[in-house]
Amino acid sequence: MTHQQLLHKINYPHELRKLSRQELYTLAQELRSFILSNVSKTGGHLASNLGCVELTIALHYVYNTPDDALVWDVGHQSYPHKILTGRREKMDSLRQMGGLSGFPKRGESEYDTFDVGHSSTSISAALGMAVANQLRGRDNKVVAIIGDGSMTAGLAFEGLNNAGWLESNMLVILNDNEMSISESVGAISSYLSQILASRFYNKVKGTANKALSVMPGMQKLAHKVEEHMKGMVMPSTMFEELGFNYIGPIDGHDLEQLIDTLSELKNLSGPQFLHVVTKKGQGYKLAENDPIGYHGVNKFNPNEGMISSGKSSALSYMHVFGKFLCDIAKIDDEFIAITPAMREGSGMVEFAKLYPEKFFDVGIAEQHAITFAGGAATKGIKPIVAIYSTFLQRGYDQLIHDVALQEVSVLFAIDRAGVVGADGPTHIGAFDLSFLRCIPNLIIMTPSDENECYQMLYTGFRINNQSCAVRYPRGAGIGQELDAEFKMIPVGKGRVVREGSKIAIMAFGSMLQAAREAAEEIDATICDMRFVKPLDRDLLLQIGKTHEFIVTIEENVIAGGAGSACAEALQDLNIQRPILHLGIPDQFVEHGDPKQLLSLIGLDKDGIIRSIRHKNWI
Ligand SMILES: Cc1ncc(C[n+]2csc(CCOP(=O)(O)OP(=O)(O)O)c2C)c(N)n1
Repeated sequence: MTHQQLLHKINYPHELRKLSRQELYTLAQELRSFILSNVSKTGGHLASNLGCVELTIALHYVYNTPDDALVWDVGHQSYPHKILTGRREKMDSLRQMGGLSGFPKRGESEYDTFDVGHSSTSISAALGMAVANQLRGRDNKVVAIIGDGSMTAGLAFEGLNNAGWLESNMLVILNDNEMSISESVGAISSYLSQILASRFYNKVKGTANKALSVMPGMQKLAHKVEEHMKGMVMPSTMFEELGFNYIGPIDGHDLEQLIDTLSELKNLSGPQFLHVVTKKGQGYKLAENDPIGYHGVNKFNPNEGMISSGKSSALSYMHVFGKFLCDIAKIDDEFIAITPAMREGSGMVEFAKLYPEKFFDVGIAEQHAITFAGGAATKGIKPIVAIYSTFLQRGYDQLIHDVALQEVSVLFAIDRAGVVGADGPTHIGAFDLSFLRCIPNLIIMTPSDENECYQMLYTGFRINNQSCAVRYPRGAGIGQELDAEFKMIPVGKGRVVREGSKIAIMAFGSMLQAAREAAEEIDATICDMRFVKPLDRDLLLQIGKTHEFIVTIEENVIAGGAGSACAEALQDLNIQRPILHLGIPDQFVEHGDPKQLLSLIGLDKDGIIRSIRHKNWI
């Protein structure tokens, strides 16, 4: 058969269901090579998608999608699903502006049952669907597919707890590849490995069943013996104790076994749990051998693999954070650094290697990460929590209740603040300034370049009577070199960067550069505000008295953000000036190139000037 000939005939699952089992194997091969070739051109998640090709085919083969619902956890492994559900020809637009999302999206396809991007939501969402189906008298099936990494989150267990109790008809598939982005961590992960270690039993069982099926009458007896043996040989799994019928582990690349098992499970009532073992990167040796490197990729040549460009471009903010950690470890011993499963993305690989006793990957467990930090802080250790803005949303109550209210000192290094690009609305760090600035006992800093970030992290580290948040954007900075030495930044003080005439722009963090370019063109004063809290009221007073118009700009939603803080302060200071707030508008920002997205929402030089002109101030 020529190149992907079969795949090109399958546009929807009902066509897939007509294939013979032999053809399904060919389809799996073609699908895998299509994914590799496509992702090498668009960039995106690779290893997880290669790992669930057979599982996706089997699910669409056995279940009557879209009437039956597949609920993907995180959704970074949904490319095979997208390709088989009417979107193959659009895959070249993946993660690009106006193109397909990198995650399931209900607005994109009726086969996408739940918008996703954050992990560990699938069991709860699927249970909600199962209960709704039941209430409406529908017999449609619901399947949640969750990875072992995502299984480390509390939310997943909240879902299991409720599902086992409600006894609703649903299937949870644990897609176990023993990896999160980095290695899966924690006791649950070791527990799953223990289950895998007893696979011998199941292999024997599979072979025995096949043999017995040709001898009528023997199967029932064998089943009884098997049940007895199971009780003797294997203790029941935690999932059984929680009320699920546990099946597995089975080989997630064995299409035959997957289809047979799913076909049986489909007709069982009550909560079912299928443990499937897969390999991240399956079928592409380079990804199999380096699943961490191939978790998410930029464009590359699949024949050569990923090659580091070797270009020494500007240091990215995550690397500034990584360097800060290693540098602080040389002079201070009384701290720990915590990540909820984002060692690579947070720039902590080197630190973790050099200081393993200080490094804590707590799994995909943002809530726990923050409360854990709060606890450590009560005993005089300084916790540094590295967390993406979007994932900090998960730990909001913990931040208020377990850190701020305790009056302890934790440093939050908040990465990916602002527009993030290809990952889209599930990952945008648009809200942190708004939801942080209303919390007492918290200092909030917004660095405008790499060195400011480095020194603010140091400043936050040294402050001992309060918690501090330093929020910085994704990607490279402006190329500002780091000072050789740490220096404290005066808390609550901004700085005037340029003196202009009647308009003053109060810029926060990453927006300083664009604001600066605009200011040059319209002769505006520009201030690097540095702190959202405490706000530099003296500077605001001085600017308010000497300028006619005030503009605030931030890479955060306008609603309740740093600009609102300025307006509140000016009001309080009895300064009445027209104010223009620039920031992220009251809508979710779609996926695409970050520069283009910023331009689309008016957060570049031209956009700033356009907005000011619109006010008739120039
Ligand atoms: C709440 C949340 N925290 C962190 C992430 C970042 N993240 C994306 S995929 C992933 C690993 C998921 O591991 P697993 O579920 O085992 O899937 P695999 O990548 O191994 O296929 C992580 C940590 C996320 N999407 N959501």
